[in-house]
Amino acid sequence: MNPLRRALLAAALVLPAATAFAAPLTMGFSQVGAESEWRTANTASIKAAAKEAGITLKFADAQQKQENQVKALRSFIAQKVDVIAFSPVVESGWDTVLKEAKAAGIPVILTDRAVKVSDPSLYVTFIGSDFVEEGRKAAKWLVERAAKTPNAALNIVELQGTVGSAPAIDRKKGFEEGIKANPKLQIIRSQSGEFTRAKGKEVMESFLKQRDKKIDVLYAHNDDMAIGAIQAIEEAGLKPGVDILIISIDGVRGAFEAMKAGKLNVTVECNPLLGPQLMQLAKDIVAKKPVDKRITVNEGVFTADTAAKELPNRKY
Ligand code: GYE
Repeated sequence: MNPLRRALLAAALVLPAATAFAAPLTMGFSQVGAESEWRTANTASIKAAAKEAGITLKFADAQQKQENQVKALRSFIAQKVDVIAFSPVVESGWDTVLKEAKAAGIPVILTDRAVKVSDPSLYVTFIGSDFVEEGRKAAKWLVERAAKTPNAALNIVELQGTVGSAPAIDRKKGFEEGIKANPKLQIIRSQSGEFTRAKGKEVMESFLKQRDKKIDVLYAHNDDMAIGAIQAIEEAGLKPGVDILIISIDGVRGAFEAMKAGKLNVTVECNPLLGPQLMQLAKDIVAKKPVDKRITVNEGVFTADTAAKELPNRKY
């Protein structure tokens, strides 16, 4: 065998073995909690994608508490993970811990929710939905619907997400911006239902008890709160989706079932299946490849009249 051929053969034998034995990349991931169907699907996507990508995942559930997330991030830093990813429960208060990660040379990826920091170099990239746009889409549906009864004033109640969280702040902002087009659309009450079914139901019950004004529309920042509120509306002897129009966000299976039953009018899609993109990003960042600072997700709007047809295609 000529020397060149021998050298090539040797390289072919050695190279794959060297790659196979390279230490797997380790990611520390701090999740918000398990507050909604969206979140459960998001966690499942991240865990499955890490396995698929051969990434060792250290997963911590913060139970909707920022202090738990800060603790988890500090423990990932102490363990010297290759990359940290997290979905910040609220927007503010991250500067100190993110500076610690930066000082340790560990890149940080924000997933799903954004942060407000003094220095944008404290994270490498943010992958997630455009929540303001989701709020605008929700408003657009209502403005179009209201145009069918031009002179009727519609009283809206709003169930906000977790106080101080990016989706609660932005979905409120986008919706308010969108309904300005029609002065007959007024938000008469607005309170947090913490993104959960139980709290959504409880707050809706209290809205319904205040009998000073008729409620025509419910805008819920996620499907779970809308589903909780649907129960409250039924228990109050009213027909959800008919007596009170209901708009929500996420597009989870439960929302499609509610739409199929005629109890929810519309859901704006927010895709939780971020796992595969997140793992690819982690690999690129560790390999020092350039990545975009902001990565958005493409999403649609689904109404009750197409729910039955769409339900079998839903992946979460
Ligand atoms: O809409 C809600 C969840 O941050 C986009 O958090 C996420 C939101 C989602 O609890 O259901």
